[in-house]
Amino acid sequence: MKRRKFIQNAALTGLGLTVGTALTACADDGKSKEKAVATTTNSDAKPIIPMVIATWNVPNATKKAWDVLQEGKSSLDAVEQGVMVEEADVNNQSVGKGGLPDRDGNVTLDACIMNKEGDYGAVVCIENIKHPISVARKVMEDTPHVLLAGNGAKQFAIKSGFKPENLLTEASKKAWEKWKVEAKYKPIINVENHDTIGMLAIDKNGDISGACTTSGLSYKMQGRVGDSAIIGSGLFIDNEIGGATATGMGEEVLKTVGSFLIVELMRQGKSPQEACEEAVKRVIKKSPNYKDFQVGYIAVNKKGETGAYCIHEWFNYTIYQNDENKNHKSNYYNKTK
Ligand code: SD4
Repeated sequence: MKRRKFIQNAALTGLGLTVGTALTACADDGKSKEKAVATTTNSDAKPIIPMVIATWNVPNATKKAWDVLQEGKSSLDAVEQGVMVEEADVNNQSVGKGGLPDRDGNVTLDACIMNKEGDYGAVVCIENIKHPISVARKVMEDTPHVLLAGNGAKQFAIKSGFKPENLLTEASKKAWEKWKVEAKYKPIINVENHDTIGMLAIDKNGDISGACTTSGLSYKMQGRVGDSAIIGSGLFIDNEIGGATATGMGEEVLKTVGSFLIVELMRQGKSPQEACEEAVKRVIKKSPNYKDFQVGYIAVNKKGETGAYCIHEWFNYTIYQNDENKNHKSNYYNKTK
């Protein structure tokens, strides 16, 4: 089967994305859209920092990152420790321990981290290691490389002191076994509990870092790697400009190098909100079947102004800023039902 056709079928048959969040968890107060726009009008104001923004409803993760920033630590420490909260949470079936497996039952994880210098570290398709984000940081800091894959990444992690463990929880195993029997569930967009976590933070010095970690597309082909750990796609930071990170159908984000695009658009003067909207429109333009998958972006600029945009309703994100930890509903493109 041709690759494009496979991806399309993957979305349609539910090989698919666990792109979603509990609707009830979302701050759907009818003001969210205005909020998203309002955050872009701060251009003359003082930077609102420190701050943290993350994909989905992850208040514990943003709180952890915020607490790290309050201790005066770097944005790099903040994003690493922030996303670790979700990696360790077995109820999040899209990240770390408890992540849904590939179609052969293996939990394989992708993660990357980027610092204010523009250094980057990543692991893809790593198994049995609960905190791939910390392995990614070690790749960045302790090796001459930026990306380790599969068994090489796992062996590096073990040598670096990480303990291998089984990441397939009973709940995820059950879901996989059910999927195998039904083998035809319909495309599900945004119905699962929260998702791939991408996090951006600005510390008290005004320096930006980012992290992104995921178990990827559920029931994917063995060896499949998405956007989340690929520089410029799932995450990009330029400390002069800002940062961006993605969630959703990785194949589409990769095709348009979405996070790098957003940072470049901000460099050219767009607000984070405008840049996210443009990046989503770019995906839509390239993929006539955009109604079958979700892509969502969040972004922040040097001033702490934020933006978020997605294809379909129900993508949301969490901001910890001005001493407030709050979930926001993202504005979205596809208003037709
Ligand atoms: C991927 N972007 O592997 C990730 C998955 C994701 O909701 O965000 N899932 O394609």
